[in-house]
Amino acid sequence: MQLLTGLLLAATAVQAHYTFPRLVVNGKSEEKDWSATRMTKNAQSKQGVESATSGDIRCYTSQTAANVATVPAGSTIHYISTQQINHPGPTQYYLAKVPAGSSAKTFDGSGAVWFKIATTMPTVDNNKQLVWPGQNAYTTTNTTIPASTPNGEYLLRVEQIALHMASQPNKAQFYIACSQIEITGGGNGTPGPLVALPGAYKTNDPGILVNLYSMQPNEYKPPGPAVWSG
Ligand SMILES: [Cu+2]
Repeated sequence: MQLLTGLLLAATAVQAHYTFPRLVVNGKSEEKDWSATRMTKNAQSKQGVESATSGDIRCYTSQTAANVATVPAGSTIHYISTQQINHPGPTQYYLAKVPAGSSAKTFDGSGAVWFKIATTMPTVDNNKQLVWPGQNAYTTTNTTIPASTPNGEYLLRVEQIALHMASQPNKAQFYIACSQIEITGGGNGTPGPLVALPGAYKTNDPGILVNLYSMQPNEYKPPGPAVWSG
């Protein structure tokens, strides 16, 4: 019986982790995994990134993707998750414009190029636990590409930060994916503030090193820059 319980716990632990291999734009998914979304290093293991300052915090990429997804400005987007997103924590989206002379298929996302377009805040459930929008779903939360985002090629980055063990340093788990996209029908906004990844996050940021079990929902401070909403 103890062995059986151990096996069940082990299986649960594996299923508790996830990757985001398909971008969905206005309800239409990439036709297969990792076609415009860059394969991540945890494609098999499903383990999150635990160091907020490592190179993996940018895109966790193991290889670039073959395609570039067309994303009209104003689109609603989300990602399909391989497993249930069961851990509490915010979902954030960033964009990085591909510099002149580079391409979405090759740009590595280096430099102060990233701006945040969405984050999520918690509420309290019946058990007085903090819960986030989309928690326990099989897709990441929906967000809208700001209508005034300028046309061009971008990297789109999603992260869901699992905070259930984040009261210890380097125990938040970042679940990340980046997609190669081209924004069309956009506007003439000036996105910002622009940050570098790694760089924008510190190990002891209050949204990363945090005890969820001793705070009010409105006290949570998502890491990174302010949201640019267009
Ligand atoms: Cu986990």
